[in-house]
Amino acid sequence: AGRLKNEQFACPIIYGSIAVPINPARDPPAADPSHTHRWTVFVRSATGDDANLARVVKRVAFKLHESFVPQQRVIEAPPFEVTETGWGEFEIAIRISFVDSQEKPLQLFHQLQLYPKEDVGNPDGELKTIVSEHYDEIIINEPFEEFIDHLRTF
Ligand code: SLL
Repeated sequence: AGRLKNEQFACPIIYGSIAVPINPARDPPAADPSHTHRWTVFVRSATGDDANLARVVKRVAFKLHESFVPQQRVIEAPPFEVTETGWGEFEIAIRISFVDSQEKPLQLFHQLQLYPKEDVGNPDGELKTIVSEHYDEIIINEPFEEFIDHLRTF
């Protein structure tokens, strides 16, 4: 089977992070007492169906700050996400590789956000859950015919 000329498929995704302040009275403690937040960085289907996303996405590699061991987290099945605890904000490199190995991996960058931007210095800000997410589309040009059945379901 060959490639479908002049065909293009868009798979909508959401990527980003959610960070929740750790409340020692309520939450499981962090491994390190200096850690102030429990956060998750994620890539998910914008249509809410990660099973469909997994038909196209082979793996998602999240490269964290070097203070995390291991620094590189490779997720091979949904949910494509990493949960950690920490104290600082940093840029996370997200590399999405595709089932079709001829498809060039998609490189995204996400700034992990733990604190609200607008009220720096406001102690209440340190108690807030912070969600930072972006919409994007995985564009597959001239996909293999055998991919079409999968992709049509998006
Ligand atoms: C900053 N440039 O200074 C950033 C670095 C690093 C965050 C933030 C985990 C630390 C650990 C952690 O939160 N690292 O597990 O030891 O704000």
